[in-house]
Amino acid sequence: MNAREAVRAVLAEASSRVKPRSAEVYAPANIALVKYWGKRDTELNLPVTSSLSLSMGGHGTFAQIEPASAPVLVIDGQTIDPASKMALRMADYLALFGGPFRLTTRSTVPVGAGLASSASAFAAVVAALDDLHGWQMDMRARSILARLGSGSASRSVCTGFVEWRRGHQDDGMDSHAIPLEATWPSIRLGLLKVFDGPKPIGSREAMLRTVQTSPLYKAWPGQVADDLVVVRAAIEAKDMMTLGRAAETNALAMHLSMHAALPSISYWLPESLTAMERVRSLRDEGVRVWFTMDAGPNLKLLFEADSQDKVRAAFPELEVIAPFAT
Ligand code: 2P0
Repeated sequence: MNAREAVRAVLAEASSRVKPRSAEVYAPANIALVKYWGKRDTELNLPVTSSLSLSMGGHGTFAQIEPASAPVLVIDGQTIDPASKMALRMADYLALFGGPFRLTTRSTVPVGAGLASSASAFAAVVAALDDLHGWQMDMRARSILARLGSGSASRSVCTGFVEWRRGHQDDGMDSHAIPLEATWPSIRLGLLKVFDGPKPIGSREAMLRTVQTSPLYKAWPGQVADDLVVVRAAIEAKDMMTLGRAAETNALAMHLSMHAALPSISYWLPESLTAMERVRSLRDEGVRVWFTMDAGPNLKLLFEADSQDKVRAAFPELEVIAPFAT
């Protein structure tokens, strides 16, 4: 099955009544505690493993969509060059749904926090298409369609803790997000920017190269399976130390699997290593804080509200997010 057939399969049962334009809809960004790294199908973005994330609450993307005579992409008030990689990728994705469309997005992710916004963007676009056409899709359908835009977007259709089940079918109809019931009001995410320049390599290409060439990738599916069990239980028990250790180990294992790829891939900068060391020394001082990292040099810190003053004292530039704040 290709992406176009996947879209048709999901929409087969939806009715459609196109409005002149969608309402402005929203999807949150997310940070994976157990990472998605590696695909078994690159067109459908079907992952090798399941993954588990924490939604960033009020930090994400608003999107609004309307039919147009040619594809137009406006991000945070700026019209994007239609020949740019970003505009072409979005136009290709929207072509799966007919189109062309004029898509307007605005982001509430802290500027320069070094966070990729493709997850919240594609999830918001699916919500906007749903609103425009009156499809009234359920969460599973929205997650499958968002996944076709970007794997991690499959998790941005839900809030709170979210598991993206890898599924087993070739058509991906069982590969979608499921929200966990547990909430954890005192948990905090700290965004620690060490650099916000361009990446040495995009995550799409980095994932592929890791799967194809890294001898350490063989250990990754087993690591994820173990970490998922530990992280699910830690969330249920609100056990910060167990959650923090597992998330940090999982991120390090992902990065080390890329380091062993050929040619080697590293998103770490000297400043990233300094920050990791600072987190470890804070723990030695008794502060309960852990880090995770994605396809970039910045750190995301995990801690609880009662550690916030000490974590902030060590990292004054930290942007703190309360994922369960109402
Ligand atoms: C994640 N990342 O679980 C992992 C951890 C980065 C590191 O998902 O090719 O933009 O669009 O499916 O979702 C980033 O990869 O990749 C990502 P595609 P995506 O959050």
